[in-house]
Amino acid sequence: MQRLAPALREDNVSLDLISLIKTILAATKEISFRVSQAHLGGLLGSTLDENIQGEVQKKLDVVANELIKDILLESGFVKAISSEEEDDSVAGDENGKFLVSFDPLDGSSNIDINSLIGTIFSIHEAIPGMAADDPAQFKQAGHKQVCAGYVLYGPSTMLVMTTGKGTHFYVLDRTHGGFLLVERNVQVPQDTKEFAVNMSNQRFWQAPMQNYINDLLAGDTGPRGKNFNMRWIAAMVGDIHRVLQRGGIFTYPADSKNPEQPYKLRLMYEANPMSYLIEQAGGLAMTSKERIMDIEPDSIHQRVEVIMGSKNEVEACLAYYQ
Ligand code: AFP
Repeated sequence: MQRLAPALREDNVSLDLISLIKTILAATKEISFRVSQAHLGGLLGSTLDENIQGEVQKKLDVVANELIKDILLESGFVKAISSEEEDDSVAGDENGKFLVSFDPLDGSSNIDINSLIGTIFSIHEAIPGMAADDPAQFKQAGHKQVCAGYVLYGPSTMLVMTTGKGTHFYVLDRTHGGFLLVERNVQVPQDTKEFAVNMSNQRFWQAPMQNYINDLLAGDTGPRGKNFNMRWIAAMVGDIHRVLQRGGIFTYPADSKNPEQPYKLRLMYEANPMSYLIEQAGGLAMTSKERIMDIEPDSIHQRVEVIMGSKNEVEACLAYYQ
């Protein structure tokens, strides 16, 4: 099996970007270890703090954030970072070539139940002439990402990543400490019989999503003429990993539960990187109105509606909005 760096060189990835990716992965290897030892090391449970989004921070959220932040800021490759757990962007090296946005531990509610969690990252090129402490440099659409990926801390620690030449799967080989390529050019099946959505929000959705899901639930006696299965891991990394492996549609639609906040998922470090991975694997990643990666961001913690996965099923869902 091929190691990470030769696999990236085969895709003509620049040496600078390879170095940055290896830097991020060094932090995720340490996070993987800390996650496995969390119960023993007193790292389960919450801190007394909330992040800027009003969510209580878990101890492991904070540990993972510090590990990635420190290693990136020390690396010299990075002009600035933004994280789910940081109020604002954080300046790095003025000569750094890249901007990194990340969710240090996605699926925080799974931490204390020893279930799936992961780190999501998105890399853009830094904009020459803009200062490292200028948050406006992060206002770049998802289609300008040069790399996106996640590391899934599951039964095996897996890296799923794209640099624009397909979506590839790697597994952490603990015997030599590096990631090995296990599947090149993963393809999301175009059709599916599986959907992922938090059904407890159903009564708060807009009519088109209500109608779409009702038709899926009607199964082979309904207009879709087939039975659908449902899965919800409550960690986007876990749900998207399943969609990449065996197809499916994943959605976090707009809802009216909190009128101030119609969307849940974050554009910069959840929706955009996952969209890049899904599109590079032949799937679709949309809101009900547009391609997610075409959205011009207005802030680093911006939230967005998400409908992504198997191409034909995403199109079937979007037809309800027309
Ligand atoms: P965190 O990044 O705060 O852990 O949130 C996880 C998440 O944004 C995403 O990974 C899940 O798909 C979603 O929340 C789960 O939402 P519910 O709480 O509605 O199940």
